[in-house]
Amino acid sequence: RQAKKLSDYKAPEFTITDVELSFELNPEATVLTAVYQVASISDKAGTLILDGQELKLLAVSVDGQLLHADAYQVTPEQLILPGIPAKAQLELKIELNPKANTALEGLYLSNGAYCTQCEAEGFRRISYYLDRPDVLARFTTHIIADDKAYPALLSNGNLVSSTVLADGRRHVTWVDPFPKPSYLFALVAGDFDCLRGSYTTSSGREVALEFYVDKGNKDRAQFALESLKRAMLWDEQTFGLEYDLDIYMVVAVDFFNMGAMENKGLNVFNSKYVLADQASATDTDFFNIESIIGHEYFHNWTGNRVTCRDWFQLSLKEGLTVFRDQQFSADMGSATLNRIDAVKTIRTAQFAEDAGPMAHPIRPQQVLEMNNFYTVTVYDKGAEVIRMLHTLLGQDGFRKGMDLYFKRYDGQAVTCDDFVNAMQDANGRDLSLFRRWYQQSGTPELKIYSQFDAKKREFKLLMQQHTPATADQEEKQPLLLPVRVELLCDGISQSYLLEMTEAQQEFSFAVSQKPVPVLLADFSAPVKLQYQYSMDELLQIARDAKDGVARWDAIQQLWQSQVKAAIEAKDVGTTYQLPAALLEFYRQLLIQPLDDLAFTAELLTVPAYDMVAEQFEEIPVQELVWVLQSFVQQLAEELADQWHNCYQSLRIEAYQYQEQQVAKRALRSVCLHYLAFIAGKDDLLTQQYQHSDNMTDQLAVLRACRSAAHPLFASLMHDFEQRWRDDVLVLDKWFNLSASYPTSSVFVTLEQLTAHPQFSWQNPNRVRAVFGAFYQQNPAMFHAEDGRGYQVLADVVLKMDAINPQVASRLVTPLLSWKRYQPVRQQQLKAVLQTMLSKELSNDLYEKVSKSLS
Ligand code: DPP
Ligand code: ZN
Repeated sequence: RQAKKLSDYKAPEFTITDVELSFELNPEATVLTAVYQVASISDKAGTLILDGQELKLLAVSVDGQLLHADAYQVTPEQLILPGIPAKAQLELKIELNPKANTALEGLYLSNGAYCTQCEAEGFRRISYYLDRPDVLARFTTHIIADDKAYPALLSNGNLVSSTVLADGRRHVTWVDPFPKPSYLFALVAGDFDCLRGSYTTSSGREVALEFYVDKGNKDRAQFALESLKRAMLWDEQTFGLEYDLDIYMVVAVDFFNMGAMENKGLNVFNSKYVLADQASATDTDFFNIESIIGHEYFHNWTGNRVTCRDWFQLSLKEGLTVFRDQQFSADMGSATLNRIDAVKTIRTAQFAEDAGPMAHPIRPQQVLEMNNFYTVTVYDKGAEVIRMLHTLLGQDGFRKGMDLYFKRYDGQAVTCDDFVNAMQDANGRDLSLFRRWYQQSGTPELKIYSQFDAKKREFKLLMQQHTPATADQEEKQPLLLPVRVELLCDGISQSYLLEMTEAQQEFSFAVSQKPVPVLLADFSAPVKLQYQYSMDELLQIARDAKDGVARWDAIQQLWQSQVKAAIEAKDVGTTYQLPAALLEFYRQLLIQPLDDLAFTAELLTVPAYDMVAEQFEEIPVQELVWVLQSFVQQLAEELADQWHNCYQSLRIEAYQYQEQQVAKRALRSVCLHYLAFIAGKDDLLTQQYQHSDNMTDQLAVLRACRSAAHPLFASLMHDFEQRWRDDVLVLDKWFNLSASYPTSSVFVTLEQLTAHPQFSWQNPNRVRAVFGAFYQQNPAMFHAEDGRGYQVLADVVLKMDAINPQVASRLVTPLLSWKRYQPVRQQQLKAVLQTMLSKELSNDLYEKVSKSLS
């Protein structure tokens, strides 16, 4: 199998300027007629090589002449056409079988509706094409289908005609005036309810907004519609970017590999990120909907108007668009909490990816299967890199860079270097050192030492950076690190932005007395920080730092050190006591919560398993699970009255998704979580489950009971299943909780879940709800001593590879990092991976499994 390399990039020899597609829809035999205007870049005749996979080619014509089968060559991946004139019209007739398409790439059926997914290389499963993002064409799409069964026939751009044919079928025509790469093509046909709205842009143009959802779900799309309007306004106000078509459509489908897709004018969404109301969705669901609606909308400029030259540049659009959606969410709610969430993602999944066999820079250098590179590195570390530019250039400087980027590159397919050039030129600043972030993988370790000279009244920070080798790259160079620092002195905080450019550097500050340094405030660079803090210093930072992220981080560091101490203590057979100062800090926080209740809730939460695990080179799984559980138990018991009183003090109001209410519910949920670990709280738990008017509070009960392995869990879960069994989106929460129950009974449960009438191996949401939850939220059982958890997941991965390789390839991730565990687990993991590699695998799975074993 042949990997592609960034260094082999060549501009295409031919391009396609205009595309006219006519689909006659049929579940098992859709006929597509595709007409392309082809042009040679060098104005010379030559061989045209088109990409295509699993296509049934019925006919080929060039300039109106039907070709004989011996005039071209078809391979499993290509259509090769020799002797194509410098300018030509190519016509293809192709038959497709959407019903058989379980990979959910190309044209497929979701609950009887037709839909498409083309990013990254799915268009080649619809037609032979120059399926690469640097070929931009104007698309016209005709859809012909039965009018009764498929009243909604949608594609990109504007609807220009719609007529009923003599045979009762409807023929619609859509024209997209903006040239686009094939990955942004979309088609949808189905019978939906449509929620309509409109938005008037800053220059006064009216845009029709249309949300297509399953029948009966219109009310549940209201929040998504409002979110879209907020996103449209925000992008005008923040970046001066206006929407450019007369219509913006969103379709919610149940069968979808990703979260959502930014097709021009016609977003296709996983229904989980569109549909919500207070009875069925949690505060987190509402939050995610707003952020993903925003993300896909923001792609219209960062992704669609300016797109990627090649797929190695994916972070050009994804890192930037994640950064934009993060800023949007921060402006819609709490900047600190949003930042904390982003930091968690980096410190768990991204650091783990950098430490594992799939390590890659945010601009990968080599790819076998592009779908494998829609990663936390490209997306979230990519967003951190953009954020560092924002930090270094300041808000205005960043905006100047964005303006120049659009001025230069609108309508083009460009590179990450082009983006940095725009930032550099707009600000008159040399960013050559900064560019290393694009080519270097791995997590830099930043060691800091301090010195205080009382006589000279000088405080010094000695900083060293070092990036350990990664699986893909031995040699590492120093990076440009923006390091935000606060010096705390007598309750006064002074802020600095240091720019570290070398492996080792020293910074001095004039001070009156010895300060406590708050380092890497706002997590100003995606690095691992090491500094020897005392517990008192950390508690002082948690109380007094200006930056909320640093305050939260101080508590995180405190817990990390407690976990390490407890694991060592357990070796000598003692029961570990949490320090009195930490308990006292928590007691005070509960007696008098901060004004920001959501932030209080964050501080009161013991870090999750994956946060702590990432700090260990060799992860002591069972010890960690045990220690974290015992910490929660100890906090619950020591502060039992305070949890109870705090819980009771938070008055309940009729549900609204609104910041203060969300915060209050978050703090109540944290209290409830601890209370579930104490005997005698059954009434309180049952009460909240039965009487709350919203899913957030109900689910909080189930989660608390799950984590505490509470006797109430079984009966409440039974009730939940009865209530929601006909609503799969909600039932996914039940699947998720069932699969994350932390005792060995879960292995029988997993078998029962896959036999549930609502479970389907064809639906990625179901498979992820069960098995994603199992490995992400049930570390004790996934890493069960006898290796059963690994075997279960490996079997699922192999089964899924035949159905949907993208889903299989995501699920295999936790098995790949076998080097991070103790020898017995290493053997168990290696054994399942080796068995896997001995089978016939998709490219997706092969790339990951083979890398992990090499
Ligand atoms: N739809 C995915 C995203 O928006 C891929 N572009 O990130
Ligand atoms: Zn995106």
